[in-house]
Amino acid sequence: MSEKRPVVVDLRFARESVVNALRSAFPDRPVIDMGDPANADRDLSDAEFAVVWKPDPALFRRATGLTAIFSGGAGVDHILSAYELPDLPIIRFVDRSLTDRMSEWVVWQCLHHLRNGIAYAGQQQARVWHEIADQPEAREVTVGVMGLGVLGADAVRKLEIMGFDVIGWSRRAKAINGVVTFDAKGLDTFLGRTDILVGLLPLTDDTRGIYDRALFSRLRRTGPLGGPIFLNAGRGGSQKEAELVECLKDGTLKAASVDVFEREPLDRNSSLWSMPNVIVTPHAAAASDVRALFRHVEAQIGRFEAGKPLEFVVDRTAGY
Ligand code: NDP
Ligand code: OXD
Repeated sequence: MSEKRPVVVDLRFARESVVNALRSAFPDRPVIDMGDPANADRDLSDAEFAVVWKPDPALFRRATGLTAIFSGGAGVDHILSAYELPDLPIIRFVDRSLTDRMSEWVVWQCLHHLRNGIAYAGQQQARVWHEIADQPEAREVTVGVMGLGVLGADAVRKLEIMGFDVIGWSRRAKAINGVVTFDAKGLDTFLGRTDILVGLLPLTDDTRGIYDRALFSRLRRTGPLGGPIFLNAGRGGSQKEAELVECLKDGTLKAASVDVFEREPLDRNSSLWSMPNVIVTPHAAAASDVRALFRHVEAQIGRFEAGKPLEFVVDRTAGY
């Protein structure tokens, strides 16, 4: 019998992936898998750590002996905004594969808009052979990344490799080699230089609804793409969706790629599905790999037990 106290796992991920990943995770520690109906009424008071993604709200009332809470994703708004939480460290998921996936999505979408992907897809449907004239180069296009954390910083680097002119904005000043960055006070200047705006912000009280008509109207209108383009892969709660739709209709925005929505799944009646200048992906920019998640949790528990500080701990005051 292990002397270690259990990890309780409550992840609303694909069931099979959790079950498979749990087979090899936490070899020296009991696991309580809340997806297993046999654990529905189990006493959770002995659990020491929780790994959660949108967990059952009762979990934190039942698991009264927790030492730390691990988020199943990089974002923590799913926990912070939805539950009365015990005063414990909350640890974000930070992982190379998740970061790579997000940068792939950002670079993919920026290239798609740069290279007239929407127009060419339409032409292919109509069997039209027509080369669109005046193809700008990446270096002529300024991509402005909002949020220069783990994901934003990696995306900036990879966009630069593709040749884009990249600038960034974050709450506090940042120094990133070769990239012009702006802090909270520099928002106006940042927006006025941006042709493609990339949203990689966490959802907090300060960022809720930040992407609205007023913000879109401040983007550069004279750039080589013929109008500003908006990408959001942070959180849908940061965009005012009705205003986004209106701005896409009246030309304030030329186009958008949206991975996250105010309500998910996106309502079948949302105009975003069928707008010709919009690309929708279903919160799929950077899925958490559950095996990598458990490796990260195991590593952090190891640090904790060795008396080392936990990494990637959420600042509960800032909300991310
Ligand atoms: P980090 O915490 O590492 O970075 C957050 C960045 O946002 C920081 O640069 C921070 O500024 C900045 N920021 C926060 N609040 C503000 C504000 N009010 N004004 C200006 N800048 C602000 O997060 P990650 O990069 O790891 O992840 C970002 C978000 O991406 C997650 O919170 C999650 O919501 C989303 N996400 C989406 C996924 C998807 O599949 N669509 C997958 C994974 C994550 P500072 O540097 O000054 O602290
Ligand atoms: C995350 C996400 O926060 O997938 O990791 O949205």
